[in-house]
Amino acid sequence: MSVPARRRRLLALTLPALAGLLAGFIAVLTAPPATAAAALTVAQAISGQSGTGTVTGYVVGEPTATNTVRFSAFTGDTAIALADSRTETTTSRMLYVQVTSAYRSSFGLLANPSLLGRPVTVTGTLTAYFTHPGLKSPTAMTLGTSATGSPTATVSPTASSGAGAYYAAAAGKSGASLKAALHTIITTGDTAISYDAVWNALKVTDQDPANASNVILLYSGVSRAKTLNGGATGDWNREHVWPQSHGDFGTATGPGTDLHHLRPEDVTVNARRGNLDFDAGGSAVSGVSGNYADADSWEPRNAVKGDVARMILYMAVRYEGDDSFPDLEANNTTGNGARPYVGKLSTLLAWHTQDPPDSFEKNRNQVIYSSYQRNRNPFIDHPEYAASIFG
Ligand SMILES: [Ca+2]
Ligand SMILES: [Ca+2]
Repeated sequence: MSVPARRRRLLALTLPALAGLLAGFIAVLTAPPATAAAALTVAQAISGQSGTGTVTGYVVGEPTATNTVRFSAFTGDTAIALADSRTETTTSRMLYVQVTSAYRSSFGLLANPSLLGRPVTVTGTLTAYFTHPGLKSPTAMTLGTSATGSPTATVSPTASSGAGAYYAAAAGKSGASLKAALHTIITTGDTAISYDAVWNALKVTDQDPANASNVILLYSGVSRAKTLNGGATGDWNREHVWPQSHGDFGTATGPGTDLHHLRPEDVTVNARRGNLDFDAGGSAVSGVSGNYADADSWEPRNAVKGDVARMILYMAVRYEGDDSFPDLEANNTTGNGARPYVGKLSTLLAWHTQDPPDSFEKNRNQVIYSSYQRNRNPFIDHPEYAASIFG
């Protein structure tokens, strides 16, 4: 189709002008900030330990010695470990960053445990720290991936990640409308991990605060080496507190891999608990002090009664049948078998009150949120929600 001559002349005049404008816009949009150099990866910073450099990596823990990094229960604000993977647990793939006084209130892990799993960009001297590849004397630290030259330009890490903002849409609600609001909150922007990835995740979420080489087993409370994960007698494995068979969701990515109800447990104890519902009473279970069982229910030790209750309540709110999995619910029955229910709700609510969230459980919730699933267990953050929805 031919273009009239008049319009051809107009196009000839305007097209180059438009192209010039567009090029200008693109140049503005893509130009790097004047102060930013290309940031190094953590692997590059580890292999190039000289001069000054800017590095971007995920905060994975608090280094305390050459080969020791705390992944939870942080003890100070003076050092952080960065890695290229936010789930890194191998110290040789980490860069140890000195956090000097100007940056401690914003970048210390004791003050800001929610930094875990978040990207940080830091400029400073690439040199050994704790006799380990490091970065010292920082001149700029920022949350995110772009550097600035001034410590005063740092972003407060708590401003955008506070639990208050997370639950804003639940404010003022109760009962079924609170449950619906929480379901939306904890399923919006969340991510799921594979069943295989659960092994390493549990080594972080359930690390013994007193021994970074061990995990704490849920029902027994025993501290056992992380390296003993497996299926043999004496190993620990992945206990589904909400049994897989109650709804038959298996270990496909979803409820079967949801860290909020997965815990390390001794292989034999895990098998003994099987798919029992929860309720008080029964006979003492041998080898697991404080736990009781009968034909259709299991009573965990006192220190984790509330943990168990909050895990079940989380699952009931998280899984509502609007995805490819069944609608999981807590009910007042024991012996639920394969039905998508876990009881006994009245006992679980009593345990929830009797054993409120402690620092281990709160830290675990935070680590799952910041490092793995991007969602939280509302009943750990807001214990009062339980009675409003299930009472
Ligand atoms: Ca507890
Ligand atoms: Ca449900």
